[in-house]
Amino acid sequence: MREGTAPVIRRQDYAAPAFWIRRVDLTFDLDAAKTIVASKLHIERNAAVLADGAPQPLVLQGEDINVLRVMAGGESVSFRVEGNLLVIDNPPAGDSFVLEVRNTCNPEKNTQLSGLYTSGGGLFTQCEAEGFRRITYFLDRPDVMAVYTVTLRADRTKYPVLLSNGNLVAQGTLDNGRHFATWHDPFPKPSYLFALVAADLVCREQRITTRAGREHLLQVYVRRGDLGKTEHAMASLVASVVWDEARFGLPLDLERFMVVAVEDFNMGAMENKGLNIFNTKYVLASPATATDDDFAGIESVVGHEYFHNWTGNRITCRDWFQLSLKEGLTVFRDQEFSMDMAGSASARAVKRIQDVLMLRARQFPEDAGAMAHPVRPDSYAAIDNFYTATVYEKGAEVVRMMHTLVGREGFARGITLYFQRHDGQAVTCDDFAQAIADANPGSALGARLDAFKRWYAQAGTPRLQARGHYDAEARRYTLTLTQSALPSPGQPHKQPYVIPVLTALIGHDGRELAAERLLVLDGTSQSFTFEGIDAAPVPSLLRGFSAPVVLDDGLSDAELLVLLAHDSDPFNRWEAGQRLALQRLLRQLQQPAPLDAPFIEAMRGVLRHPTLDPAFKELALVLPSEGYVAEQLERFDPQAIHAARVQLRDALATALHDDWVWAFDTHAVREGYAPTPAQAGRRALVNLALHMLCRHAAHHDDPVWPGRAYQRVKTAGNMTERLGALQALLDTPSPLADAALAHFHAQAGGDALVLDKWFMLQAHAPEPLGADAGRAFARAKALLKHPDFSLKNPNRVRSLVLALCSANPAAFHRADAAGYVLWSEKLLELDAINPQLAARLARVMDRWSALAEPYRSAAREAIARVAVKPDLSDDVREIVTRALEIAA
Ligand code: B3K
Ligand code: ZN
Repeated sequence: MREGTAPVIRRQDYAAPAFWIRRVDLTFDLDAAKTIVASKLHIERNAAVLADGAPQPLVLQGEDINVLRVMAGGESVSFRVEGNLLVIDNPPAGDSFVLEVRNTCNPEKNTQLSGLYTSGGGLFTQCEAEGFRRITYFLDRPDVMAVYTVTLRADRTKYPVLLSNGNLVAQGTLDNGRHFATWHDPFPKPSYLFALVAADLVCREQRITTRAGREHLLQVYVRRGDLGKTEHAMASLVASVVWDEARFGLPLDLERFMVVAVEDFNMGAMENKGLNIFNTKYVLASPATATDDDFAGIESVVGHEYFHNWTGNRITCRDWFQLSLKEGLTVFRDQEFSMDMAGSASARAVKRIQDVLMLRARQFPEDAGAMAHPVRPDSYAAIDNFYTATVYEKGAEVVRMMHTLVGREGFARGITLYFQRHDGQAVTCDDFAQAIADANPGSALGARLDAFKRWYAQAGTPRLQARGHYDAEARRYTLTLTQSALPSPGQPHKQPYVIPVLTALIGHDGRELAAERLLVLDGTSQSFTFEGIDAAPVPSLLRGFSAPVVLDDGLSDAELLVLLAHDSDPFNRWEAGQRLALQRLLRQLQQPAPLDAPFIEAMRGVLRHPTLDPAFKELALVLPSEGYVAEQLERFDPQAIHAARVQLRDALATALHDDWVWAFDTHAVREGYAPTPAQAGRRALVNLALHMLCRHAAHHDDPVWPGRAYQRVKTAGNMTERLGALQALLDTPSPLADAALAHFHAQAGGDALVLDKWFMLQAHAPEPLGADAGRAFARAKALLKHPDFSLKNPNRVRSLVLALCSANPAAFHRADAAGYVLWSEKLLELDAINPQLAARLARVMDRWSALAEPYRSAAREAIARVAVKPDLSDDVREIVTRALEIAA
């Protein structure tokens, strides 16, 4: 199965294929242990490549499959199988020919969940990036686009539902209790967008009419018994179809659009043409089983996959280095969709803050660590390792900057031009940027496109320094912006970025002294002047987080307090509070001290504010995460950061005790549950208040609030409140915590997604300070032996192992290295089953070289122990090799 170490693939080496495949006819005899695939490929020589030299051999990829027969032009042809390649040295002469391949594969044994595999008695596929070759031999690369006709044959009782891409063109009965279905997808597509499903499923249906008056059928397929949990997914799908047509003029292009939920899935979902396959986590939701965040996640992932139908499927990637062409753009689109769905300006800002929190939590550390790579990477060993926060989230920020530079209308024009030029093609990030720029020749982007594209080429997070000078006599404010960039692997020196900096000036009394203006920094350092400024202003910089940079604005506490109290940009208002809190956290690491009154009063002011949204208040009152604090330091001690954060958080719990009681009492949602931003915001604030009150109680031996939390676990009417209460209780020494956990487990009644929460909650449980330290780690470690735990189900692995190792620093980074031992053991076990997921687990060590001792040495040892194993997957090998390279 493993064929030695994978060669490194380089972007510069791209060459067009020697052959195209224009049409594909596939027939599957589906069986869990042995599926037979008959494939008929209509192949055409690529005249452009042929002209360059001698006729080329035909080389197809295949992995873990057995070839039975190969015919070309209706006759048998000689071929050889070399590792994962099938080589035909002398394909038939002429411009085109038909190649027929018959092969088998074993879905049951396919624990990698790439290719054709089994889950819960059904058969499902996942082909992106290179799973199609695990089904049949093919030119498995995204620039080879073909029209597919697919016939599925299978046992009718086991597999009553037979689905593939496109439209159903025939179905019927066969001998021996079998049946068949034939699907035709009229749109040429790369093999990574192929999908099939054969399973015992039921579906929710809805018809929808697009603006052109065409009717389409939408279907959401789930297991029997889950139909009641599909309403939100369907509503999200309908909203997505309507939104893409309204905002970008992009209508649904197939008669039928299907979403299928599957329990074993390596990621969130997959945008296969007309047949999206989803992790159950992003389809199934009821108020009793899913939180507000889950509901929001479903809306955004359903949107994301649907939007891929144009950005990814109709126009796809020329090669995998261009992944951000579809992913960055589609994340941008799903973010905009969620914001438009959220409605109010405040709810939009909350979504933006959440997106930036995620960018900082995942992408910034990636950009500073062993796996740092540009949005358009230059090389890879395993492409699945590059479905990263950089390609997705930073890629989305790059698109957002273009949007900022050309404006909303200009961007829409750019998208229109992009489709005029490239519909039906496999293209590059350059083609996209060119279309946006060409549609906006006089814009801030049009004039600087080449420099702007450094965002695609250079890794690392740029630093932006801002310093202001006010000349009272001249009534002039001068702002000097300076950028710099740290070296990253293989990129010691960087050229200046084009950085859009949305800026306004605010008076110390809260008045706006200069309206918002777009400053564009495109050199190392530039000054911008504001005339007619009456009083010394506070600059509100980088509004809405207009560029993915680390900002040093040199503002004083007093100035940040002005922004926190008055900035009309809610993002910057939130950011000012976070900056104040961060400074205190960093000081606490040096020298523990009580929280100062101005900060406490500012936080009280936010909490008690008459008009701010509860959702915003909750975000503003949560201290920066331990991971974010770690990112500010050259060397970080996870235990010290954890202690500092707990101390300050508890200080806020005590200082604002009466305010938390007030917040808890006055924000209860009394209407029926709805996953709206307004209700979700109130629940979030109530949950935070309850947590704070439980922390206060923990310091005062007060059983009342833990008792109330326990009651809420038992009686809450929805999962958001139940989970919030349990989370609060788990952060206390109360003996009720165990009883509440047991109650929660029993109430789950075996529901897999609820059990995932039960595991994750414990994996995330904060480590107590003092004598009980280690309790959270011990609990999580014991759960690895729980009968409901399994390494075979990715959601379960993410809920326990990944949650512990990536999101609970104080439990994971232990002086006795027990966390690293657990990591290396589970990593190796998992690698033998599912390399893609194992590689994700490997990445939790990305930042090992910034750890303080003794963690640093112990982490390096653990990585080295893994790296010497002879039969690692290419995926894991690439990650651990890079990790050891950064600080040899
Ligand atoms: N395109 C898929 C991700 C595939 C991951 C392959 N390892 C989901 C998405 O981004 O929509
Ligand atoms: Zn995507």
